[in-house]
Amino acid sequence: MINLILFGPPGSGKGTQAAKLVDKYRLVHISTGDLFRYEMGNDTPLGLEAKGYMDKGQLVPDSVTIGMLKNKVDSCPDVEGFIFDGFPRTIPQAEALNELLESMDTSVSALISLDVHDDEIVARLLERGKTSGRKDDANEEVIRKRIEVYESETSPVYDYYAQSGKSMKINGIGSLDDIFGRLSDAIDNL
Ligand code: B4P
Repeated sequence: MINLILFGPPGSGKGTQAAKLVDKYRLVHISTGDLFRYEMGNDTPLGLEAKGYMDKGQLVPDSVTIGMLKNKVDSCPDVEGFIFDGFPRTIPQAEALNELLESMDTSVSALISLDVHDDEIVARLLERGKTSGRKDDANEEVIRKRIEVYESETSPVYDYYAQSGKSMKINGIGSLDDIFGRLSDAIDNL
């Protein structure tokens, strides 16, 4: 199995590139952000809980996120691998993912981080906010909060996987095809 973690700050293009990568590598794409938005759209108890955090640019608690991720992975038997997009975002999430994959006799193949500077992130998300209806894209203060949360809670996950030589950085600035080419080269070299 190939199990990739697509990593990077909010708006770095994880979701955009994951959609292209699943076609090429036939992996199952799991986006915790999309799963939460689906639950929110259906007004489920999980969605209502997540909404309170997401709208403010905060992370949804690990206890909720890890359970949801496990359920999703369990619902996909006999696959060639996964692209985890937006998960793990904390060290406890990374530890839970390792345990889960170990129980399936597999492991994380690589963490690939899309490197994008803050001003570009803010510009991209404000642009998306004009049409997405996402409250977390609607104002700069919330976007800056998301970047701050990324720096403090999520970026240590890069170092966590770097300890076993699995983390790598890709330039996330450029055309969608250029970035896709860089990602494909990195995956083909694994
Ligand atoms: P996510 O849904 O994961 O989304 P994201 O970080 O906003 O975006 P992504 O990097 O996927 O960017 P995209 O491709 O869409 O998270 C949202 C929230 O959910 C979090 O803040 C948190 O509250 C919660 N959550 C999710 N997972 C969690 C977890 N594990 N634990 C706790 N909480 C969790 O690209 C963004 C925009 O840029 C798009 O408009 C795109 O068109 C544009 N773009 C992409 N590539 C571009 C390029 N090369 N040039 C120009 N524009 C580009």
